[in-house]
Amino acid sequence: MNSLQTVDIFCEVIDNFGDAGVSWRLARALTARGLSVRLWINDLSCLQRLRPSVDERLTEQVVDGFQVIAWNDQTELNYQPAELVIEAFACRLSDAMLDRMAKASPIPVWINLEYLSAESWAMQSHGLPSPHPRLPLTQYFFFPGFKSESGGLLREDGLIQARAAFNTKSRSIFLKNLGIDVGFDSLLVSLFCYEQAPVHELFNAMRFGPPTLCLVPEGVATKALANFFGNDLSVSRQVTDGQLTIKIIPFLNPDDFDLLLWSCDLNFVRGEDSLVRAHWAQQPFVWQLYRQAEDAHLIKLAAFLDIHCHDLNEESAHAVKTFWQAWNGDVGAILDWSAFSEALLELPPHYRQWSEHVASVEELSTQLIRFAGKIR
Ligand code: TRH
Repeated sequence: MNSLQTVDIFCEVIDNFGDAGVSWRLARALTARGLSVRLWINDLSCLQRLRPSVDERLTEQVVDGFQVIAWNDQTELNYQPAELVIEAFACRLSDAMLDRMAKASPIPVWINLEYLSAESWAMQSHGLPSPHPRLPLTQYFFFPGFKSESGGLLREDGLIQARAAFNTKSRSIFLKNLGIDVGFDSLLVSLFCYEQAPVHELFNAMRFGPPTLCLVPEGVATKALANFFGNDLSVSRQVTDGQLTIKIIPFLNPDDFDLLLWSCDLNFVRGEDSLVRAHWAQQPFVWQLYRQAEDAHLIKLAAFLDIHCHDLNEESAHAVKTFWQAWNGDVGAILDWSAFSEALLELPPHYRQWSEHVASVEELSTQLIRFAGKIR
């Protein structure tokens, strides 16, 4: 049986950067594994923010070695399906496109790349088929995850080695290029969060904690930053209040964003893709989940904390859990920066081990290619 050669990834940007970020990363990974990839995306401007070389005016263009297609009614008119069709995050293909898939020979392998979750139902559903009610097509659920029963996480070949080679000198060069001057005893923090995070509360507490330099990419936490900077939230602005210094940095390209995470002592990340990148940074992180109706994100959070804090001593586990819960708006939890920053002193080895543990699960794009090949 011939191995798969062509892939279509469909991405519908709902909001934020994660849909585009994950789809772009998957497209890049499958291209690196020798497949010919087309990324169909309905919002080129979002991808353009991550990859400035993207030209929003073009219907078709090559970016990072794969084809990017503006997905709209016009471009899908003459759709000729690839051998593998991936719908990112349950985005929906039109009936006309599905009809074409059903008529193709051979019929494409059809995957729904799902959201990342540590919940057990996600792992139980990984790989399950879902037959189309009308057409001779079957879609398969593919769940990313942290355990070997899941589809794993996206991780570029050589990333772990590159991380290991990133030393104190590389860090200072990277930070210097960003105009960041960090005192030797300062805690370096990066902050990427949603607007509803209790940033104001965090900043207030940080004023009285250990000396902290908090780097905030442009466009993030704007309401809380306005309290310190007024209306001018331009890049490079910096303010000090008590023990806390806040600095606005540019929104970085994804590869530099990795270097930022590798450089900081603590990373606040959100959504899905930055969470995964924080894993490979091997540094302590705090995760804010994308808020869901009826607080479903808190259930997802609890599932992650269960596996993530499993090996921590009781005190550290309590500090981490409470802080993360409060950061995610769990009403019962208190955002205790003092306890958390104290626990942070013990946490770096835990995060290295956790990262190694998750990296021992086979990488997502490799698993996906094998899974699709078996179905075929
Ligand atoms: O932007 P997000 O909040 O995206 C979210 C999630 O994916 C969520 O699950 C989904 O439902 C929702 O979108 C619609 O967070 P995420 O997933 O971390 O994506 C952010 C991307 O932006 C990620 O690829 C990292 C990248 N990034 C940079 O490249 N440079 C930067 O400076 C920053 C701050 C982020």
